Amino acid sequence: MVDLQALVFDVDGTLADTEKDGHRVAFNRAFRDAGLAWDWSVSLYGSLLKVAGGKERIRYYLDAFEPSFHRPDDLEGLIAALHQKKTHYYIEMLKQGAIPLRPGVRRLLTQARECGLRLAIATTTTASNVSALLRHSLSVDAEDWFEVIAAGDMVAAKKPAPDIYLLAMKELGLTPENCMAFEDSEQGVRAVLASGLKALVVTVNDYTRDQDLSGGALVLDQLGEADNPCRVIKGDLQGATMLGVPELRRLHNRVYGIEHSTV
Ligand code: XBP
Ligand code: MG
Repeated sequence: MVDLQALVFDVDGTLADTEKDGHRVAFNRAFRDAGLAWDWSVSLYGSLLKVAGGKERIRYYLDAFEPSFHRPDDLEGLIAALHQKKTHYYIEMLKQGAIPLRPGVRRLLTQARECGLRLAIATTTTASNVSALLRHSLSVDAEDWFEVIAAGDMVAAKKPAPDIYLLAMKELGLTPENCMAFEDSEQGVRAVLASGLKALVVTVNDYTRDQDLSGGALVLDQLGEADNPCRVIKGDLQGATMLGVPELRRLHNRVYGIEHSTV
């Protein structure tokens, strides 16, 4: 049956703006600690973001920007150690409450729980980063809000491969028709659509607003709050100024061609 039962959220860029002032800064600290003169500027990091996954991103940076870097025999080990240090610094930042949720995220998650919608995460980032963000930026018990947290190396192929969404849906025991996804980037949009999930909400950010996000059924600048209305970039919110569960149900019905919404 085609009914909406679960919401599946990306993390970085979607739940919170983590990249520019979070992950990027933590990468640079790890490089400095290791005595490496690598510095990922805000604009360079924008181009590195086309590769999902921190370890994969470091490898891509070496190939594309540091051709003369002397590669040790155990390059994998070096990358893993840098990434571990980076994760440490990133989690320290989260513990200090340095990275707030985006507008409307807490409101929508709270309302979804009250309405009996199931919640899941499908992200490329490391699982411990998700735990720390949820705990320190949402609520101490927020990990329990999510039935499934599919993250990082739990799958071999990261976004834009569909694997992390397929894993999340498998663990939920649901088909794509029962789910709605939330993303911020082209890589994420491609992963969602390749998984067969069609009901997709995209909230853009500074790094992603010029990407091809046309696969989203609804594209917004953010989810909106009562005092901070959202702007519709693609789709129709029928005059609503923030995205709530009734709007999600209407969108889901529209995506699946169900004309007579009971909502
Ligand atoms: C997030 C990522 C991640 C983070 C860093 O993409 O690509 O790599 O930038 O996290 P998405 P790690 O939002 O599409 O999941 O360093 O833990 O990989
Ligand atoms: Mg993202």
